[in-house]
Amino acid sequence: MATNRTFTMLKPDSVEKGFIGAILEKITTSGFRIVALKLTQMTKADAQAFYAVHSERPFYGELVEYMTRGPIVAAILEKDNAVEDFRTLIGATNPAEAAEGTIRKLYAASIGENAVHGSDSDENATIEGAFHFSVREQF
Ligand code: IDP
Ligand code: MG
Repeated sequence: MATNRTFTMLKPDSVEKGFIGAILEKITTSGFRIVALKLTQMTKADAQAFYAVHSERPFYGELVEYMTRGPIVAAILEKDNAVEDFRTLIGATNPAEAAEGTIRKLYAASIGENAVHGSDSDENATIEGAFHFSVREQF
């Protein structure tokens, strides 16, 4: 069943560089409503589980180190066609290939440290949102 929600994280590099406000502004002015929001830090076990699909990839260890090195901003966002529209807004995984004006083009440093996460399907948006937020934290 299609949903109108997606899940995002402003990754540790975005928080370290002071980009929280600018990225949230970009998200909300692009038509997404924030329905859950928190500053939090993932444990190693959290990041390993969240990115389990990538466990066989050569960058998995590096990805887990990066995603756990400092706080992130986790959020659930609502908009018609949320998953697809948010992937368009963030741009390609590699910021060098991201379209002009996308969040990764504006704020990401590299394919590894690429500023933001966006769910890739409605099913994963639900799983990932529930990973970070209780029902009481979703509005
Ligand atoms: P996505 O975030 O655009 O969906 P995925 O392929 O799902 O991209 O990869 C998850 C995350 O793993 C990326 O956002 C990035 O942080 C990291 N990553 C992906 N490919 C590479 C790579 O080739 N080298 C280092 N890190 C990578
Ligand atoms: Mg992905």
